[in-house]
Amino acid sequence: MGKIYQNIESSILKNEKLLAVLIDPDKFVIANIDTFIQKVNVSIATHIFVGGSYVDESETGVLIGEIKKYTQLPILLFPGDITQLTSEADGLLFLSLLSGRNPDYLIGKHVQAVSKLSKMKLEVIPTGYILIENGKITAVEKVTNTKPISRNNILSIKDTAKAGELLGMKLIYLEAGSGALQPITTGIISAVKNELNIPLIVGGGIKNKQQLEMAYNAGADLVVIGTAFEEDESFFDELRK
Ligand code: 1GP
Repeated sequence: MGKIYQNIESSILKNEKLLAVLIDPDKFVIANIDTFIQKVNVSIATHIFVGGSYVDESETGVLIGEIKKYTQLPILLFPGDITQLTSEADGLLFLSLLSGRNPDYLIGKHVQAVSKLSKMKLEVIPTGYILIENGKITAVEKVTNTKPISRNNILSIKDTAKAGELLGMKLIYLEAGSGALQPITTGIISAVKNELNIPLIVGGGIKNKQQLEMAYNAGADLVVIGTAFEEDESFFDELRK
Protein backbone atom coordinates (compact mmCIF):
# COMPACT_ATOMS: atom_id res chain seq x y z
CA MET A 1 0.00 0.00 0.00
CA GLY A 2 1.01 3.63 -0.45
CA LYS A 3 2.24 6.29 1.90
CA ILE A 4 -1.15 7.50 3.18
CA TYR A 5 -2.15 4.01 4.24
CA GLN A 6 1.25 3.29 5.75
CA ASN A 7 0.97 6.48 7.81
CA ILE A 8 -2.45 5.40 9.08
CA GLU A 9 -1.01 2.05 10.13
CA SER A 10 2.01 3.58 11.82
CA SER A 11 -0.18 6.06 13.75
CA ILE A 12 -2.23 3.15 15.05
CA LEU A 13 0.93 1.35 16.16
CA LYS A 14 1.92 4.51 18.07
CA ASN A 15 -1.55 4.71 19.62
CA GLU A 16 -2.26 8.01 17.87
CA LYS A 17 -5.87 8.66 16.95
CA LEU A 18 -6.75 10.20 13.60
CA LEU A 19 -9.38 12.77 12.64
CA ALA A 20 -10.66 13.58 9.17
CA VAL A 21 -12.53 16.78 8.43
CA LEU A 22 -15.12 16.04 5.76
CA ILE A 23 -15.74 18.80 3.25
CA ASP A 24 -18.78 18.37 1.04
CA PRO A 25 -18.35 20.44 -2.17
CA ASP A 26 -22.12 20.77 -2.40
CA LYS A 27 -22.37 22.54 0.97
CA PHE A 28 -19.11 24.43 1.08
CA VAL A 29 -18.68 28.09 0.13
CA ILE A 30 -15.34 28.27 -1.66
CA ALA A 31 -14.78 31.92 -0.67
CA ASN A 32 -14.44 30.82 2.97
CA ILE A 33 -11.84 28.17 2.26
CA ASP A 34 -8.75 29.96 3.61
CA THR A 35 -10.13 30.73 7.08
CA PHE A 36 -11.73 27.28 7.33
CA ILE A 37 -8.54 25.43 6.39
CA GLN A 38 -6.44 27.57 8.73
CA LYS A 39 -8.68 26.34 11.55
CA VAL A 40 -8.22 22.76 10.35
CA ASN A 41 -4.44 23.26 10.35
CA VAL A 42 -4.24 24.29 14.01
CA SER A 43 -6.61 21.52 15.11
CA ILE A 44 -5.89 17.85 15.79
CA ALA A 45 -7.19 16.95 12.31
CA THR A 46 -4.86 14.62 10.41
CA HIS A 47 -6.75 14.19 7.12
CA ILE A 48 -9.18 16.01 4.87
CA PHE A 49 -11.87 14.00 3.14
CA VAL A 50 -13.73 15.55 0.22
CA GLY A 51 -16.98 14.19 -1.14
CA GLY A 52 -20.73 14.13 -0.91
CA SER A 53 -23.87 12.54 -2.20
CA TYR A 54 -24.95 15.37 -4.50
CA VAL A 55 -21.98 17.08 -6.16
CA ASP A 56 -21.80 18.66 -9.62
CA GLU A 57 -19.15 17.38 -12.00
CA SER A 58 -15.79 19.25 -11.80
CA GLU A 59 -16.76 20.95 -8.49
CA THR A 60 -14.55 18.55 -6.51
CA GLY A 61 -11.34 19.20 -8.45
CA VAL A 62 -11.74 22.98 -8.18
CA LEU A 63 -12.38 22.78 -4.45
CA ILE A 64 -9.40 20.51 -3.77
CA GLY A 65 -7.15 22.78 -5.82
CA GLU A 66 -8.14 25.61 -3.47
CA ILE A 67 -7.76 23.53 -0.29
CA LYS A 68 -4.22 22.52 -1.31
CA LYS A 69 -3.14 26.15 -1.38
CA TYR A 70 -3.61 26.29 2.39
CA THR A 71 -2.68 22.89 3.85
CA GLN A 72 -0.20 20.02 3.74
CA LEU A 73 -2.67 17.50 5.17
CA PRO A 74 -3.41 14.50 2.96
CA ILE A 75 -6.62 14.94 0.97
CA LEU A 76 -8.65 11.82 0.30
CA LEU A 77 -11.64 11.54 -1.97
CA PHE A 78 -14.73 10.15 -0.28
CA PRO A 79 -16.87 10.10 -3.41
CA GLY A 80 -20.57 9.63 -3.82
CA ASP A 81 -20.06 9.03 -7.52
CA ILE A 82 -17.36 8.55 -10.16
CA THR A 83 -17.93 12.13 -11.36
CA GLN A 84 -16.12 13.21 -8.19
CA LEU A 85 -12.84 11.50 -9.12
CA THR A 86 -10.05 14.00 -9.63
CA SER A 87 -6.27 13.83 -9.77
CA GLU A 88 -6.12 16.93 -7.56
CA ALA A 89 -6.54 14.67 -4.51
CA ASP A 90 -3.81 12.56 -2.92
CA GLY A 91 -5.84 9.42 -2.44
CA LEU A 92 -9.19 7.73 -2.84
CA LEU A 93 -11.33 5.73 -0.46
CA PHE A 94 -12.49 3.17 -3.02
CA LEU A 95 -15.76 2.48 -1.27
CA SER A 96 -17.78 -0.69 -1.64
CA LEU A 97 -21.14 -0.38 0.10
CA LEU A 98 -21.12 -3.70 1.95
CA SER A 99 -24.27 -3.03 3.96
CA GLY A 100 -26.36 -2.84 0.79
CA ARG A 101 -27.20 -5.25 -1.98
CA ASN A 102 -27.06 -2.87 -4.89
CA PRO A 103 -24.50 -4.28 -7.34
CA ASP A 104 -23.73 -0.81 -8.71
CA TYR A 105 -22.35 0.29 -5.34
CA LEU A 106 -20.69 -3.04 -4.57
CA ILE A 107 -18.73 -3.35 -7.85
CA GLY A 108 -20.45 -1.64 -10.80
CA LYS A 109 -19.30 1.95 -10.26
CA HIS A 110 -15.83 0.62 -9.51
CA VAL A 111 -15.55 -1.02 -12.92
CA GLN A 112 -16.64 2.25 -14.53
CA ALA A 113 -14.05 4.14 -12.47
CA VAL A 114 -11.04 2.16 -13.67
CA SER A 115 -10.50 3.93 -16.98
CA LYS A 116 -10.56 7.28 -15.16
CA LEU A 117 -8.30 6.05 -12.36
CA SER A 118 -5.71 4.67 -14.75
CA LYS A 119 -5.04 8.25 -15.85
CA MET A 120 -4.61 9.51 -12.27
CA LYS A 121 -1.93 9.00 -9.66
CA LEU A 122 -4.24 8.59 -6.69
CA GLU A 123 -3.41 6.24 -3.85
CA VAL A 124 -6.40 3.92 -4.03
CA ILE A 125 -7.45 2.41 -0.70
CA PRO A 126 -10.09 -0.36 -0.88
CA THR A 127 -12.64 0.45 1.82
CA GLY A 128 -15.61 -1.54 3.06
CA TYR A 129 -18.38 0.99 3.70
CA ILE A 130 -21.11 -0.05 6.11
CA LEU A 131 -24.20 2.08 6.63
CA ILE A 132 -25.98 1.65 9.95
CA GLU A 133 -29.44 3.02 10.63
CA ASN A 134 -29.61 6.01 12.94
CA GLY A 135 -33.29 6.88 13.16
CA LYS A 136 -33.68 8.86 9.95
CA ILE A 137 -33.24 8.19 6.25
CA THR A 138 -29.78 9.24 5.06
CA ALA A 139 -28.57 10.64 1.75
CA VAL A 140 -26.52 7.46 1.21
CA GLU A 141 -29.65 5.36 1.55
CA LYS A 142 -31.56 7.50 -0.96
CA VAL A 143 -28.79 7.78 -3.54
CA THR A 144 -27.76 4.12 -3.44
CA ASN A 145 -31.27 2.76 -3.01
CA THR A 146 -30.10 0.42 -0.26
CA LYS A 147 -31.14 -0.24 3.31
CA PRO A 148 -28.76 0.29 6.21
CA ILE A 149 -28.10 -2.49 8.72
CA SER A 150 -30.15 -2.24 11.90
CA ARG A 151 -28.15 -0.78 14.78
CA ASN A 152 -29.46 -3.66 16.92
CA ASN A 153 -28.05 -6.34 14.64
CA ILE A 154 -24.50 -6.29 15.94
CA LEU A 155 -23.78 -9.78 14.62
CA SER A 156 -24.61 -8.73 11.06
CA ILE A 157 -22.55 -5.53 11.39
CA LYS A 158 -19.55 -7.50 12.74
CA ASP A 159 -19.79 -10.20 10.11
CA THR A 160 -20.17 -7.64 7.32
CA ALA A 161 -17.03 -5.82 8.48
CA LYS A 162 -15.10 -9.08 8.77
CA ALA A 163 -16.25 -10.22 5.33
CA GLY A 164 -14.85 -6.95 3.95
CA GLU A 165 -11.50 -7.64 5.57
CA LEU A 166 -11.46 -11.21 4.27
CA LEU A 167 -12.20 -9.91 0.77
CA GLY A 168 -9.01 -7.88 1.03
CA MET A 169 -10.31 -4.44 1.94
CA LYS A 170 -7.80 -2.28 3.78
CA LEU A 171 -10.18 -0.11 5.80
CA ILE A 172 -13.64 -0.53 7.25
CA TYR A 173 -15.84 2.58 7.53
CA LEU A 174 -18.84 2.45 9.87
CA GLU A 175 -21.21 5.18 8.71
CA ALA A 176 -24.24 6.53 10.56
CA GLY A 177 -24.86 9.06 7.75
CA SER A 178 -24.10 12.74 7.48
CA GLY A 179 -26.00 14.66 10.15
CA ALA A 180 -27.12 11.43 11.83
CA LEU A 181 -29.28 11.96 14.89
CA GLN A 182 -27.05 9.60 16.84
CA PRO A 183 -23.51 8.50 16.09
CA ILE A 184 -22.54 4.84 15.85
CA THR A 185 -22.79 3.41 19.38
CA THR A 186 -19.70 2.50 21.36
CA GLY A 187 -21.05 -1.06 21.58
CA ILE A 188 -21.04 -1.40 17.80
CA ILE A 189 -17.59 0.20 17.46
CA SER A 190 -15.96 -2.05 20.05
CA ALA A 191 -17.65 -5.20 18.73
CA VAL A 192 -16.40 -4.50 15.19
CA LYS A 193 -12.95 -3.43 16.34
CA ASN A 194 -12.50 -6.72 18.21
CA GLU A 195 -13.08 -8.64 14.97
CA LEU A 196 -10.79 -6.62 12.73
CA ASN A 197 -7.12 -6.61 11.89
CA ILE A 198 -7.42 -3.53 9.67
CA PRO A 199 -8.01 0.12 10.63
CA LEU A 200 -11.52 1.21 11.56
CA ILE A 201 -13.10 4.50 10.46
CA VAL A 202 -16.23 5.82 12.19
CA GLY A 203 -18.36 8.75 11.07
CA GLY A 204 -21.78 10.35 11.06
CA GLY A 205 -23.45 12.49 13.71
CA ILE A 206 -20.41 13.21 15.87
CA LYS A 207 -20.91 16.76 17.13
CA ASN A 208 -18.78 17.27 20.22
CA LYS A 209 -15.51 16.33 21.86
CA GLN A 210 -17.14 13.87 24.24
CA GLN A 211 -18.63 11.85 21.36
CA LEU A 212 -15.28 11.96 19.59
CA GLU A 213 -13.46 10.63 22.67
CA MET A 214 -16.11 7.94 23.13
CA ALA A 215 -15.61 6.74 19.56
CA TYR A 216 -11.82 6.66 20.02
CA ASN A 217 -12.06 4.86 23.35
CA ALA A 218 -14.39 2.26 21.85
CA GLY A 219 -11.84 1.47 19.13
CA ALA A 220 -12.25 3.91 16.23
CA ASP A 221 -8.84 4.56 14.68
CA LEU A 222 -10.02 7.44 12.51
CA VAL A 223 -13.13 9.54 13.08
CA VAL A 224 -14.78 11.60 10.36
CA ILE A 225 -16.61 14.85 11.19
CA GLY A 226 -18.32 17.09 8.66
CA THR A 227 -21.63 18.64 9.71
CA ALA A 228 -20.47 19.82 13.17
CA PHE A 229 -17.68 21.88 11.57
CA GLU A 230 -20.00 23.19 8.84
CA GLU A 231 -22.52 24.34 11.42
CA ASP A 232 -20.12 25.82 13.95
CA GLU A 233 -16.47 26.47 13.16
CA SER A 234 -15.80 27.28 16.82
CA PHE A 235 -15.81 23.49 17.35
CA PHE A 236 -12.27 23.61 15.96
CA ASP A 237 -11.23 25.69 19.00
CA GLU A 238 -12.07 22.73 21.25
CA LEU A 239 -9.88 20.51 19.08
CA ARG A 240 -6.67 22.52 19.01
CA LYS A 241 -3.41 20.61 18.97
C1 1GP B 1 -20.64 11.45 6.62
O1 1GP B 1 -19.40 10.22 8.22
C2 1GP B 1 -19.51 11.44 7.59
O2 1GP B 1 -20.41 10.64 5.55
C3 1GP B 1 -19.57 12.59 8.53
O3 1GP B 1 -20.86 12.77 9.07
O4 1GP B 1 -21.46 15.14 8.61
O5 1GP B 1 -22.54 13.89 10.49
O6 1GP B 1 -20.16 14.59 10.65
P1 1GP B 1 -21.28 14.18 9.73
